[in-house]
Amino acid sequence: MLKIGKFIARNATKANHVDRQRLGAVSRFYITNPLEINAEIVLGKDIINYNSRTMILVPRFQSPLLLREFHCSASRLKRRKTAEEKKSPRIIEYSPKKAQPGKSDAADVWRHMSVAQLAKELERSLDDVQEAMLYVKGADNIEPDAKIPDLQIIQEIAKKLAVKTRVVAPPDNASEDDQKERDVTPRPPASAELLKPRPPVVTVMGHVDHGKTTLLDSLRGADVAAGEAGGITQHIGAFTVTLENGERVTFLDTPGHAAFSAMRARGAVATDIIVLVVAAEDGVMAQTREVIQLAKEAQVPIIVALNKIDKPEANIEKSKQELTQMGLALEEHGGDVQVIPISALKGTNLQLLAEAVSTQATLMGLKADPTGFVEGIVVESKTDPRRGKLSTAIVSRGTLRKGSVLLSGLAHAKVRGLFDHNGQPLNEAPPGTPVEILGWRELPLAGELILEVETEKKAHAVLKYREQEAQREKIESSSDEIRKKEEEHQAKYRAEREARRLAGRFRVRGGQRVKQMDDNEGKPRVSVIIKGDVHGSVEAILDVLETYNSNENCRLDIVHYGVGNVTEGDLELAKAFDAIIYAFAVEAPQPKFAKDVNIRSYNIIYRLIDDLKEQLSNKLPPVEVEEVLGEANVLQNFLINEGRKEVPVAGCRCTKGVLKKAQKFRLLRDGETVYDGSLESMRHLKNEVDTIKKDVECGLRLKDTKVLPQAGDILQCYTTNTEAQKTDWDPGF
Ligand SMILES: Nc1nc2c(ncn2[C@@H]2O[C@H](COP(=O)(O)OP(=O)(O)OP(=O)(O)O)[C@@H](O)[C@H]2O)c(=O)[nH]1
Ligand SMILES: [Mg+2]
Repeated sequence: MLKIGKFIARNATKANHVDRQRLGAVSRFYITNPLEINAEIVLGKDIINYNSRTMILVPRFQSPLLLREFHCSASRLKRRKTAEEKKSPRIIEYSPKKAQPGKSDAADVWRHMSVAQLAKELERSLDDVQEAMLYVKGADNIEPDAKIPDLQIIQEIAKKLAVKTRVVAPPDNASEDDQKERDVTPRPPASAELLKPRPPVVTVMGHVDHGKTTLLDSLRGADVAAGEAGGITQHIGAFTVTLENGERVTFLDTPGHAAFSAMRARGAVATDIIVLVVAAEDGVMAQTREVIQLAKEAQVPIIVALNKIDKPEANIEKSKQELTQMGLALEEHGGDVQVIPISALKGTNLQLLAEAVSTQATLMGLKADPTGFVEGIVVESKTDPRRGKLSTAIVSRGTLRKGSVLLSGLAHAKVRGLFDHNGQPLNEAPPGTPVEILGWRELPLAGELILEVETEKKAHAVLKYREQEAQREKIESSSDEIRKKEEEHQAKYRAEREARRLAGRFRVRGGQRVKQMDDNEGKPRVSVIIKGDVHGSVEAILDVLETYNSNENCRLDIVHYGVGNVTEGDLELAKAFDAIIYAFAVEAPQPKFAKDVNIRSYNIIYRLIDDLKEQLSNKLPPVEVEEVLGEANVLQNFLINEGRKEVPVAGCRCTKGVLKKAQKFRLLRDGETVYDGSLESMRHLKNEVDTIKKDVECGLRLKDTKVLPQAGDILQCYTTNTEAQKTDWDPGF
């Protein structure tokens, strides 16, 4: 392409039917062919009007030239990039706004500024501003603290005072003050005259199968234990029982299985009294110890129910001894822990236990303030496909009614319905009552505090604030993590660099660069999605998965988890990540809707974990397992002639099992392996044989003739089998 530049441009202006002025700004022409100009005319604003293919006669060539293109883009005026600049990536730079020398004469204004703030910004007296406001429509409240929500009104006031305005964001300190007000916290303790007696909250805890649920069933005439999947409790249950003396007691039933430690911990925190159920036949077990520890930490009094005394193997004295050893000061030894031998199944001594509970409650003088904003604690939460998000909570202060606006962590609710443990609607829930709350917009987390606020607007503001705080904390913690990772990476890099330097400057030429392998590449992996019926069970499963410690053999990835039925989104996720969906006590879609997705439904936690272990094991490569078939002692070594060569033969006697010629042999000398390989020949007397039994003598020739067996060596015959590997993960139950 020939560049003619300004010369042609000048000439072009002489073209008879092109207006001289219009072409005045032409700066560059490109000519591909003397008769055909591929012209790029820059900055010829007017020339835009010319269509391409306009004919211009350029005197130099004295022939009509075809102007193919008028290009008027300003970009053509740009300075050419240097080769250097072309190489560097394109960086878009925005020219900074003009710096403002000092304060501009315009006053800063913002929406919702107060009259006093406006006066300050306008640099006028408050009186002046208030006077100006009298002439502005809509500016009715002239109190210094009154906020003006309308920007137009603010600008109008400024105009009346002849000050230019500039709209800016509200200053930070104002919003900070606002933010402090945005969170809600429990109220300070109520004054004594407001306090009214309330039912005690009693949590029944103990080792798995020691009879907690049966005890509560007997106390309230229900039959929950019989209907439980796998015979174990997997939820925390809350209900009120009216004792024979007419007193009401709120009971929490907790699971005893090892996997549910978080539920037990929550139970211990939310309660006034712990009834520790110990089966007299078993005595103190792992979870009994855990409960004693939890009670100590939460400083909650314990009453021991020594259960199953109807059983012949029950040993009350031994159990009591073990309890004393655990540090419990039993009443009979002058302490304050009552031990009541009962039989939950037969109903023996239940009255005594109930009395012990009421006495303890009376001693504690449990009272609460039933007025004002509600406070409570979430015991459990779940998503019901028909009723939506639900939580079981215990009210600790105030009286909960329909229509209240509640906040719990990052969830909020406008209470649409209140139900007792039997699903009967309640009008109100005073302190100490367990209640099912309907109307949550988000699912509250079990164990979280519930606080009532005046309006939904307030709830939204608090939520926004809490979300921001959560986000900030997340960023802070993740930045720590990033820094740590970076340091680790740097350390690794430095070590590698050092190693490279020590090894000298050696680089494989021509070969492809090996892409750096991801640490986990090539490793087997099991991805899972967990869906559970309630928050507590999902949490329990996650807690168990947390103990997984065999990532170097097979990675376990939790792609997603949540409360509720298996949804379409879960299926999509499972497909995308090739994940297994574990549905714990929730509905899974029919197989025809869940094609290609592995959904595994369970309602007993240990079965689910067993299945997961199997899935993990299936992913592990098979391992070679050695089996020793027999052993022989080398009695002497002699050389025989084989063609022209002399080869060593070990004269042996089989001492254990059998020797098989086709299998592998290992020669051991003083415990060390001298040879590991196959046999060339196996002879008994003069005959070549395939097997040698115990106590039979034989002559064995090894494949490697350089190895010389010696008297006293041991020859081991072994075989290797491939066996499926089992994951070494032990969740502890
Ligand atoms: N003989 C006898 N058996 C009992 C007694 N109490 C409970 N059982 C039996 O013990 C088994 C376990 O009882 P549960 O009430 O389910 O035990 P649990 O402590 O609630 O168990 P988890 O909730 O799984 O920790 C059941 O088969 C009961 O019938 C008792 O007093 N005597
Ligand atoms: Mg139970």
